[in-house]
Amino acid sequence: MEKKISPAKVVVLGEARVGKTSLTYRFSSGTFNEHQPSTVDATCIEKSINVNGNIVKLVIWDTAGQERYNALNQVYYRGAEGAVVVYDATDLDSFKKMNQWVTELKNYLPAEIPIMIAGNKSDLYNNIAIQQEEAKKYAKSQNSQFVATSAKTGTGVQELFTTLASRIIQNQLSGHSNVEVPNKIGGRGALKVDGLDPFNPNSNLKLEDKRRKSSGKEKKKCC
Ligand SMILES: Nc1nc2c(ncn2[C@@H]2O[C@H](COP(=O)(O)OP(=O)(O)O)[C@@H](O)[C@H]2O)c(=O)[nH]1
Ligand SMILES: [Mg+2]
Repeated sequence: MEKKISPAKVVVLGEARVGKTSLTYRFSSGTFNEHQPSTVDATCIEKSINVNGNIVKLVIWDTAGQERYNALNQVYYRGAEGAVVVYDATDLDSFKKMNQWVTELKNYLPAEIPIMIAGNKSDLYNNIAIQQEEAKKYAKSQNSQFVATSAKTGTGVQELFTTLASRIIQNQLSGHSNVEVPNKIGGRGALKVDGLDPFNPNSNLKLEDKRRKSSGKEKKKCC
């Protein structure tokens, strides 16, 4: 019989332009936008996924471009039960900088939170700058798992999120899920910190980001 697993927050991290938003869109809607504009608003999308009869709703947080200014704060990470760290397989610098994101993640989240490493843009096979073996070795050293992805073709995207969901489910079933998460069920207000709502990525903007966002454009609603 299928079991209902609690909704799980997943954070997506990595350097700007590696394809975080494109991967999230590919997973949620099955589409790719070649001319993906730079992300200006934080978003989160919800997608339920069935892993071996267990259904888990992933609430996937995508940055508002704060990664450019190292301006992600604790609210972005708070309560996350899984993380995807993305690098661009054609960009060595984005691979090297991934370690900073993994280190930051580990500062904010308990050690048992599963981390997936996505080597994105694998469709650009003529320009690959990091061999998969190297990425796998790095992932293993971080107790993480590597998946080569392409938001453009869809390669690896389902595997990426299914593997993550499966590890989240294992954690929940064994009682190792992130301790703050159960509070969110029917009690979002309970997690408000300093006036910031951890279930609204747009509240994650530091003051300087808010000032920068002067266009008055409507923010996308969070789940
Ligand atoms: N060829 C290719 N381009 C991609 C892929 N994923 C993203 N892009 C492109 O890379 C750019 C940055 O993507 P975006 O999702 O905005 O990156 P983000 O800043 O990490 O959210 C956009 O022009 C995308 O169309 C991919 O898998 N393959
Ligand atoms: Mg983005």
